[in-house]
Amino acid sequence: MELAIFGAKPRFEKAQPVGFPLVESETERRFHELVDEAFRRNYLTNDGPLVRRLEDEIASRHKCAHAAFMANATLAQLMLMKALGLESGAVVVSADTFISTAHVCEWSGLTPVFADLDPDTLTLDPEEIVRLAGPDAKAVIPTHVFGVLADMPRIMELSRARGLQVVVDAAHAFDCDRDGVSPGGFGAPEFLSFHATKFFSTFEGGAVLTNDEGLAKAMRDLRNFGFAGVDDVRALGINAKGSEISAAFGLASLPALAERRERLRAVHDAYDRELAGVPGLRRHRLDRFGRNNHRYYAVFVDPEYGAGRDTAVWALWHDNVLARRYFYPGAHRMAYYRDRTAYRNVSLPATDKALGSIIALPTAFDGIDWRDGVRGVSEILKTIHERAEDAEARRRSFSGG
Ligand code: T4K
Repeated sequence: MELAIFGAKPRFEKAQPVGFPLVESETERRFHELVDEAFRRNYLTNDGPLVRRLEDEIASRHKCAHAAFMANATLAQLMLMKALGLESGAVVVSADTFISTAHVCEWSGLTPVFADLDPDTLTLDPEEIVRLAGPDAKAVIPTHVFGVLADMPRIMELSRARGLQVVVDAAHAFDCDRDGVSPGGFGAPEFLSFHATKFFSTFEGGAVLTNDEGLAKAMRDLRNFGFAGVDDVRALGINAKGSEISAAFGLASLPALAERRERLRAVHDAYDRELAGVPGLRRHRLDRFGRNNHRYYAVFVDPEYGAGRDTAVWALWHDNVLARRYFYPGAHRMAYYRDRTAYRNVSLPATDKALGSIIALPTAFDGIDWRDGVRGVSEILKTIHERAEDAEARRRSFSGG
């Protein structure tokens, strides 16, 4: 094949994003039925029956006593910080995460202290707690990147020994586990994201998983402005409710999840087979420590590949593969943090190495069979390797240097 960067027609006619929403025709049909039901009931939001049903389903799937459905994961985290009284001091937080994880700390009046990662999981290296938790540290926030659960037993042990609270960003980890333990089961509250691009979606949405009944009640009050009952406001809440329409989409998706996961796993296996012989493309293994939902597929670009990571991504985009570098450059290198004196000397070598070489590839495809999608993306990656020197030269000529 010829690459689009050398003037060929793009390999894919339609753009293929990493975040392509997963919606089966049966899911769509069930969704419309549930929406009709909500309209007939004329109950559209504020802790409705569909929200309650969804909460029960999510809790039981994660073997957790409580799930509180929220407008999104960002507000779920914000309300968790409020419920736990985390309002000042420092928080040890993974730098390899979506920016919201760090931003919510700032919104809560806390100072994020960015931690390095464990290269096997891309999640917070627990020993960073020992290095970074100073006298003003109040909490630790690991993120289960790509649904690979962080080393929670060790994180809990080190945090408890230092009197630190733990809040977990489990945005990617719906239906994932570590050694059989699901998010919410390690003794710390965790929050999931149900954004449109996630394995399980409610358009926008999220949930807090906890075995603590008091905390679950606090989350339900906080998402509803702090109302503890009629005309009775006891906390500084916000509007973080999820609607019946969002819950309907979630409920409609549930029966499809087992098959969805199997399909995504097949996509993974197919990528593994296709890319096995390509020098310098190293697979990020997602199921080494437990179950994964396989929503993401990522590879690291090592020097033997020939072309640099950014050249590979640049070439993929020309062929209509909208590959991503999640979560490049890391929260610590985003201008909002990087440009402040307190963050000037932050050095996280493992994070920089991983985020300087990672590529997340599409795992679902728009308008084509997934087998053709995987084959097409793999062909592009193989060709970039074969024509690495030319690809690099082409990119230099495009960028004028
Ligand atoms: N923690 C972690 C670890 C997270 O990953 C996230 C969210 C959060 C916390 C916060 O959760 P929420 O508060 O959102 O519940 C997207 C999402 O906006 C964000 O929710 C998500 N992480 C993040 C990983 O991905 P971008 O900036 O990559 O989105 P965007 O607009 O570039 O979309 C990705 C691709 O998907 C595009 O090529 C377009 C395509 N797309 C997107 C949507 C929404 C579609 O084809 N259809 C769609 O409906 O952040």
